[in-house]
Amino acid sequence: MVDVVEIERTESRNSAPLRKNWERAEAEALYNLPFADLMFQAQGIHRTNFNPNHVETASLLSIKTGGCPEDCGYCSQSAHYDTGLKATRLMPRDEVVAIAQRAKDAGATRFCMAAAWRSPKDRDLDQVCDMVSAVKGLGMETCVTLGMLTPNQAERLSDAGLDFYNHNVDTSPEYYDKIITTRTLQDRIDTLAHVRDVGIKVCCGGIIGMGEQVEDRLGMLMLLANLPSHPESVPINLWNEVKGVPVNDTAERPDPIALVRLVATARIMMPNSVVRLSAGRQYMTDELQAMCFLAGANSIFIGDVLLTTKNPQRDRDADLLDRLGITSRLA
Ligand code: SAM
Ligand code: DTB
Ligand code: SF4
Repeated sequence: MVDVVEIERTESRNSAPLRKNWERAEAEALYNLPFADLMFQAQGIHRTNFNPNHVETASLLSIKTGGCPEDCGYCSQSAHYDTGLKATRLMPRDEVVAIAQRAKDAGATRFCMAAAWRSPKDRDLDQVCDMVSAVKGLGMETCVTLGMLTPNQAERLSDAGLDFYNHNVDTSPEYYDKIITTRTLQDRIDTLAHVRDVGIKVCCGGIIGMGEQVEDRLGMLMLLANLPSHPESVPINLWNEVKGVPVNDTAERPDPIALVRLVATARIMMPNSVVRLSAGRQYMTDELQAMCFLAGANSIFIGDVLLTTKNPQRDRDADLLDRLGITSRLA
């Protein structure tokens, strides 16, 4: 009784080969087009590849919170900073499955389980594999994000039936060292390759609003669009404020129009990828979210909390999608 709804793609899905050789000048030229021209191009590509009136609804759960040995400068869960967050142990499987069922009842089609690890221990991975199989049994798409993986760990997750692995590049290659020092961008790219090699779909994106420049945001899109295969899902997170982390010293909320331009550019550069308007929707007006959907965003996280920070209430999301005539499982 699997009733997973894959995001609606159009019949006329463009079968042109996907470009993986984007040059900086091309990305900049797209991003800087007159707004109407950029939106027209992004919307055309969106319509060719997807039902423009549908968004995917995913739900997140932190199955192991806090105490993380990594030093990601934006994150509430890093043990390097005093963020006031209480660390927890790995949640029992049955509790996870009960929460997944509630998320499904509330309209989520994908369930993403996140753990604050540098990389999973083999014993922990056994338990996560068990959770993946059980959540899949509810008829939901599954996603996990557990940090770095070895090829063997990726294989085990694949055997458990995992659909997606989330592992973000987070920012541009140039800005990366200002945000994270405990693992390299190459470490992340290696994990993405292990995931890809065993046939798990890739969810990979990053964060804006950490003090990076527009060039860094475009550098991040180029990094994603020039991977050996485009990620099937591209989450674009707006930094959700967290007290006590270094990013507070540089953070700047992006101009809303700059966010829309970035979403449109992502849509054009990765035409077949689902672009998720991820963290930071709590700061966005309805109008801004509507513009992002027009620009090609076609996935959101639903539920009042993401992992440790806030997300819009389900009723607000349902009302917004309804007013826009956008279909989803929230209706
Ligand atoms: N520990 C795992 C890892 O980093 O691979 C998985 C969990 S981690 C929370 C997943 C992603 O969430 C990060 O890579 C980052 O892009 C995003 N993220 C974390 N904290 C955030 C925040 N405060 N605002 C926006 N995005 C955030
Ligand atoms: C992603 O790119 N965004 C999600 C998911 N992948 C795991 C996480 C957002 C976390 C926001 C900060 C928090 O709630 O702690
Ligand atoms: Fe740990 Fe992931 Fe947070 Fe980095 S983003 S500190 S790896 S939980």
